[in-house]
Amino acid sequence: PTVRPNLTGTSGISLVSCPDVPPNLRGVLHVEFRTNRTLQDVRNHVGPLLQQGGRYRPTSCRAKQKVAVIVPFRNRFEHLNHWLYYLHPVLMRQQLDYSVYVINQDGDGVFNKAKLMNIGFKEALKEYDYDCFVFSDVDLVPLDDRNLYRCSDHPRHLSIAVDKFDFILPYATLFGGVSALSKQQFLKVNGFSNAFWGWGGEDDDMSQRLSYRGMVISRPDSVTGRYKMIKHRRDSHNDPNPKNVQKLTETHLNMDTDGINSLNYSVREIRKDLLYTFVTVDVEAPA
Ligand code: UD2
Ligand code: MN
Repeated sequence: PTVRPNLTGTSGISLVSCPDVPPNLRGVLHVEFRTNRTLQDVRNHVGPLLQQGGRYRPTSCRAKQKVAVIVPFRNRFEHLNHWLYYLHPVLMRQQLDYSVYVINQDGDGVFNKAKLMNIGFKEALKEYDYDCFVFSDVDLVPLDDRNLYRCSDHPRHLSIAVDKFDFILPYATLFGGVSALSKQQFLKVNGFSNAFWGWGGEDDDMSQRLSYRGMVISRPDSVTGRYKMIKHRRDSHNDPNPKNVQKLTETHLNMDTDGINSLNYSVREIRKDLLYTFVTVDVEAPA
């Protein structure tokens, strides 16, 4: 049986814990981005098992972790459709208790990916008692569902082998792409810096924060950790920012005062789609 009567909890029934290794994983996945997928196509494909807000939890066992999947976003709807199409079935097979939060930067000011991720952390916790936060680029799809979107004893970098980098980790401290931090790990480093405007550096700053707090990065092996990135050009209002390079020399000076404890923003709208929670925010971009 999968349901045990009346052990703990208030509902009268309590589920047994899901197994350590999810039983229905497929391993290597076939992923391709050539077709046009509308949001409605994706809803038809993965919607039936979801609740509003891109929410799911296994019904036959109790998920090991409560995971908020956070996607920093602006104007990449085509990518988002592919991402949702591939990720939802994977996350379901991984037996996670999860929701997807798309954190959408309002307006056309300079993009700030790290700030959007901090906002995702904060907004998600207003809804549910998540214990794990997975941060993902909207253009990265895993090529193997054994790459679990869960947290572990160490901060985890999931996208070790991306096709764009010929499936090789470009440098050992890389933490960009897809990463997973427990609530405790995230708070221990005061979250991400809010000060990285434009492209580049925010992931390296997080990597340094982790190291300054004595944490090491864990990764899947380079076969399990393969990813495909949707091809794209650099977005407008997200140019590489030379100041971000300078900022990386100051991580240790700023990390206690610049982060989740100094985060300012306003929520413009929270919209629940079947496939995701879409949070539009003003990040107070410099004029
Ligand atoms: C790399 C990193 C990425 C990030 C970035 C530097 C990997 C695999 N990826 O990606 O994590 O650290 O360098 O900042 O190492 N976005 C929008 N709209 C925009 C701009 C960005 O939605 O107008 C979001 C989207 O989720 C995107 C992510 O920000 O995937 C990163 O931006 P990118 O894809 O332009 O950066 P890229 O591919 O160089
Ligand atoms: Mn990209």
